[in-house]
Amino acid sequence: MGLKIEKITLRQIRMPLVHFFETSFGRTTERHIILVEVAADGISGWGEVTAGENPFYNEEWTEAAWIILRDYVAPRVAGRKLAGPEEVAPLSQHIRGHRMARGGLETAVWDLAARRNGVPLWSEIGGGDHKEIACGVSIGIQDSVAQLLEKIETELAAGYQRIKIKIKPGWDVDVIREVRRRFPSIRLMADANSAYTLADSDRLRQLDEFYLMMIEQPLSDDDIIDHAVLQSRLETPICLDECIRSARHAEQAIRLKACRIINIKLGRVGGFLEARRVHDLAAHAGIPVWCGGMLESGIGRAHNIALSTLPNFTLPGDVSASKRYWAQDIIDPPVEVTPRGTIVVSRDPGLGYGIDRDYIGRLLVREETVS
Ligand code: OSB
Ligand code: MG
Repeated sequence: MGLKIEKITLRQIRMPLVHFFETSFGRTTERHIILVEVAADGISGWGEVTAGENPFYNEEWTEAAWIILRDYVAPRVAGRKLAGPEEVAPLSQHIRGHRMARGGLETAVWDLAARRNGVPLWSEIGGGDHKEIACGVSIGIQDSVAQLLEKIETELAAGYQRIKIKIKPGWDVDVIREVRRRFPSIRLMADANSAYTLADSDRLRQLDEFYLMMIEQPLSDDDIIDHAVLQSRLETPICLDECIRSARHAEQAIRLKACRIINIKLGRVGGFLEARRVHDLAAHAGIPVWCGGMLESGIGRAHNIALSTLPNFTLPGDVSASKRYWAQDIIDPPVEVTPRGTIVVSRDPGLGYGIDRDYIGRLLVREETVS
């Protein structure tokens, strides 16, 4: 049963966050999100571009993603008859980088295929090992340590299974010491978003005393080799995020012992096909993975939930409740987290949540169709 892609609609929406989110590369107060709707046989599939508002996490950002999708990716897919969703990623493989833009369309076609087959997205991608996924939270850099401690308290009370805090030079060892003093036994980790260099090895080694689950992406976004050197100097496992843009990078990082854990983000690797490859390769090497987040709307969040049902997602991810980000989400119902810190995976066809078209319409900044 083939899929004839009749129409691809790009929509950019503006969504203010309920609380700013600060990382080592800057503060975000409002998201500019591109949604991709693909239509075939009267059915729609939805995807989300996870690029940020500025090219600071990686080289992608909303404006560039719009042009890449409209002028390079969508024209390759619109009007085409596909045997299945795994044919989408190869259609844009000639484009260097821009994996988040490409992934926005790729994930939409997986959703479309799942709906057309009347199965949940997790089933379409070959997942379903976890019926309930373990949730952690990522807490940004705060204005004070007291505020951070209060946030951690709130998230633990909500049931979240692990706490990740963002660090950067000047907001690291002393802050984590305070957190550990107050919460000696929680599952805790730190994410540096590439804020350090190998010259900071001694400082990073001081973190070993806090028995963190892992330190995420301490060094440059494109430097697997220095991470291997750093890992040999640390007891704390390194988890790579920015460095892993493909299964090939995962293979190289594992071979060089640059990390002991991998954070998989759908957008960063360009969609489900490549995410599954990274997952399988890590599983084969005995490297656990977890699902990272990019402050997604409910659509990207639902895709992350489906991805997290694959068997080697054995650590709590950064996939948390809609209400931590949005006063109102664009899916209905919103993503909710149980008091035991899990998300119960929807069994509905496709991404498993209703799409609130009216609300998307009210958030709309621009819209274009490629057919
Ligand atoms: O490094 O994981 C990251 C948000 C934006 C950019 C990069 C990252 C993050 C997060 C947020 O940590 C995770 C989330 O809650 O969506
Ligand atoms: Mg990260």
